[in-house]
Amino acid sequence: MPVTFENRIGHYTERVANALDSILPAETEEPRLLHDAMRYAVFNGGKRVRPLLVYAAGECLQVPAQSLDAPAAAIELIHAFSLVHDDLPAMDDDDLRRGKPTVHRKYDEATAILAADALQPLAFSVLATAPELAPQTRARLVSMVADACGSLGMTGGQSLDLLAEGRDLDADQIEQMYALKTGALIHASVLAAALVAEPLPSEQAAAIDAFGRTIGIAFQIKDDILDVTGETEVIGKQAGADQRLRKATYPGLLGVPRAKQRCDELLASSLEKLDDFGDAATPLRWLARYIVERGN
Ligand code: GRG
Repeated sequence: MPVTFENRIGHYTERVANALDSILPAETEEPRLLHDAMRYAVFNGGKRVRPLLVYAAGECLQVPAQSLDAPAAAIELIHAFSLVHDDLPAMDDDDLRRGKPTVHRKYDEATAILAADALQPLAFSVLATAPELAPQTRARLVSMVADACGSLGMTGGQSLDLLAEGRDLDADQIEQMYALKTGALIHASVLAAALVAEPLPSEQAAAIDAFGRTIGIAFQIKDDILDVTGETEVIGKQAGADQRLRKATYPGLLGVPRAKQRCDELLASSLEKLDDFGDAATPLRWLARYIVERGN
């Protein structure tokens, strides 16, 4: 079998699953309900795109995978946390995630809020104590991921998304919201590998930075296209939810063909940023294409 990144995906998803398993308290440990809900939020079938981006960026920058287990797992914990909140009745009020009941549906609302509340500090604790990383790298990772999650990152984007329900945004405003809501954590995933790789030539750091920003926006446009064109059984969440909530989305504003076209433009632009890395960037190229072509 050829040694392609696709062949290594199983290895990397297993790596991050093992890291997450050792980080998360056992469900037999008190408070058992909370630990059970935390584990359910993390192990109910996510694609692990963000950890894969961490490892793929690491391959591009020659960072050994064992130095990336902590950032990969921490970012996935933050992602899991954000999905639990996103699904709550006060936000998107979803019953289904990854083809299974959302955390507040399987348990209850209070348990879902608490499970998410506990996943976030756990992520920062993992970054702050990563044994393979130098203290300065740990501190820089904590700061970078905190910025990606905060009011100028994912949380700010979520606020813009909720405020935009029923309102008309233009394409630039929608992309700005996508860059924060979804793009910030995708961007942080590749930046994490760049931070661990430091010192890096400034052109390489700038190229990875621009790649992460661009593909992060494409990720959310594709997510919104799937909400229109996908089937609930395939995408694992209620199809058509954006229309029900009168969300401001790219396909809602410009239609699916124009949204697809924008996704392709962003893919091409993100791939261009990787030109100077040669073969080392093959895994990132593969993931960028996957993000735009995926079916769920
Ligand atoms: C401060 C972490 C934090 C959160 C509070 C709720 C919230 C603010 C932000 C939510 C942002 C959000 C849910 C954006 C959507 C991102 C998105 C497209 C998620 C789906 O990602 P996939 O497809 O999911 O990678 P899987 O299921 O594969 O893991």
